[in-house]
Amino acid sequence: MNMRPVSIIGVPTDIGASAIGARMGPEALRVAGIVEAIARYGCPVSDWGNVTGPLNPQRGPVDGFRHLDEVAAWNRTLHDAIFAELEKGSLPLMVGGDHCLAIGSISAVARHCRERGHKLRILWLDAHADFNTSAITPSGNIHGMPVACLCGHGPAELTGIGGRTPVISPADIRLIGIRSVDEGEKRFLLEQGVEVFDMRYIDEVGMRRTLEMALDGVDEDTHLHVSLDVDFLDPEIAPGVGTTVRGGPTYREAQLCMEMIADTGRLGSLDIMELNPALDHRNMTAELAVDLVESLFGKSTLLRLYQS
Ligand code: HAR
Ligand code: MN
Ligand code: MN
Ligand code: MN
Repeated sequence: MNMRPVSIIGVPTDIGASAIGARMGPEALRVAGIVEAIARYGCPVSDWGNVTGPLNPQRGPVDGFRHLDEVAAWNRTLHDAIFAELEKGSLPLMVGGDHCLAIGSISAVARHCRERGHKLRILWLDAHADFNTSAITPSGNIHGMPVACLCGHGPAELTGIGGRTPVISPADIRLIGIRSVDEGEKRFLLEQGVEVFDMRYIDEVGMRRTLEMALDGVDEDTHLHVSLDVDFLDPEIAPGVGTTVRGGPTYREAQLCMEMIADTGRLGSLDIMELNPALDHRNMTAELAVDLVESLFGKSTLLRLYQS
């Protein structure tokens, strides 16, 4: 179980998305009790409030990107905030905000791992692969591009944050829950050899085997980063996101996923992204996200007394 102090950093922007509203995600997660949920399992937790950045000008794409300068500004700020938390020995929990912000958080995590000699494993829990580039994106929305940017495919403003390009190698990341991939994106994923556990795979082998595979090789030297896009979850249980896709993990499948991550004891940093309270019903998606966070921080271990 994690005993590192958790530092919550809110990132109130939807700068990388089409639908606006994810800017309210950090407050909805606080209202749903994210701080108390982590504290409940004995983990020290501080809420450092929100970082700030440029407003969303809601412009159209330019050369295949919407809001590139603003996205870069937010991510630079985030990189610095999250890197500082890691250096203090804390476990940073970024609450978004749209998923383009994982460029900043993971750039900081990768730099920390590089400097400290940790191995890095990223679990990207999402309905989407987020592996587009300006050449193949159907939308220009940068929240569809963070995995590609982190692997070095993107503009220098986004691929070089944290001092090295590429930030990660495809071998560092596992995509889980995927069920919406654009045509060009599909080809590019295959070409780059990204490991994808899509919903078909989860249907066939189950969440347990999927997580065993995705966590294979994680050891005591590994820093495990979890990037949870809330649209990973089935929209029946998680309607509060801008880009819902039918056929996602059920409540129990999602819980098992979090429980198996908690069991590794290697969780080093976490993103909770894409929550859009304007599209939610009575904050149910925020409450579900908080419920899953409880499992990540040890809720289930209390129920496992029957296991020797
Ligand atoms: N693939 C689509 C695009 O690039 C939509 C992906 C973005 N949606 C997300 N990211 N929520 O996971 O435009
Ligand atoms: Mn460390
Ligand atoms: Mn998504
Ligand atoms: Mn995403």
